Amino acid sequence: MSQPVRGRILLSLTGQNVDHWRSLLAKGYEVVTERARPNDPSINYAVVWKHAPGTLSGLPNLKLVFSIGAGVDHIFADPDLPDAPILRVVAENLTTHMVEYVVWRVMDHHRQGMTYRAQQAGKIWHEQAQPTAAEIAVGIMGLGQLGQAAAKALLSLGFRVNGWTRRPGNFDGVSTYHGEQGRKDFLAATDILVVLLPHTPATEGVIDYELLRGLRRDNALGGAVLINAGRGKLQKEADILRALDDGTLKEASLDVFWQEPLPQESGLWSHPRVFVTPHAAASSDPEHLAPLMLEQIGRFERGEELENVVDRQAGY
Ligand code: NDP
Ligand code: OXD
Repeated sequence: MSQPVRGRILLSLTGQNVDHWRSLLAKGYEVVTERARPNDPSINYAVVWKHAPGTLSGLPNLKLVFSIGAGVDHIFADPDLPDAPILRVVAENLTTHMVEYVVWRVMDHHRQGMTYRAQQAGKIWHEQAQPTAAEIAVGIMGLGQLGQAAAKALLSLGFRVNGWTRRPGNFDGVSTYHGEQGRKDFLAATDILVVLLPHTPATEGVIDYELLRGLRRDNALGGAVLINAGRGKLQKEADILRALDDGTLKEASLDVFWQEPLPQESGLWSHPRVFVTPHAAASSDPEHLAPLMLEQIGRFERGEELENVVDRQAGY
């Protein structure tokens, strides 16, 4: 027996499997991909990823807007947003994927994967000096849901961990720094920089040459390393290339880029000390995320407090 329709969800997803999302969300809700008319009163909820600006405006009964990702910069890119609460993804499945990515990239740089891959290509048998994790400090910019989980995993491997946040915070085993004041000290104590910040007006372009110059280069790894899995618009890519070429930076792993897909002509593709992945660190899995969205809709309909609501003022 089919369930009675309780409301209508507008699905506006770019580059995603819309039919799969539709089938997962259509549990008591009618899911549409377009409004019936400009001020369609039947739409109650919206589930979006990189929607076209204006898609959400003028809907008189829109109650909640869901991002299918942890980041919401794609929503704030729309200058014509309604007042409805915006909810983002916080999910164990996504967090696990990000922790795996961070541990993978930190361990690969730590165990000198780039050097050994180059040696293998040249059939060179030469053992490199290997520091232990305890000799290396990993600094995480952004100690939110993902940054905290990554910090925990790195601590369990024996790394020293620093964290940088907007507001002061305390996290077990992590040396914390915050704000502009704390950033310099944070960088000076960091050998491997992991970026897990959201893209907001305050963080755009934060990874520039000056920031990279602030990292500790005289370290057991023989240089500073950058890993960015936050957002591409946090980084100035020409500055990263400059820093790699003049020795400011030893190596980089980049999952996100200013323009995605990364343009063919980008020097990052072929740089021997850059590891590129196609925004694949922690993809949103509809099977895990759709039930969480339906749960929040249920909370809303029962008048309960919503979870994972975005702070519009802060932009994340
Ligand atoms: P959270 O909102 O939980 O955490 C954000 C963290 O960034 C907080 O610690 C926050 O500080 C800090 N922060 C924000 N603005 C500033 C600032 N101006 N100065 C210093 N610190 C700042 O986000 P998540 O951990 O869930 O996700 C982080 C980002 O990861 C997402 O926004 C998204 O862009 C990216 N992401 C990338 C994926 C990928 O596949 N590459 C997958 C999923 C997410 P405070 O603690 O003080 O609030
Ligand atoms: C996200 C992402 O924000 O996949 O979740 O980038």
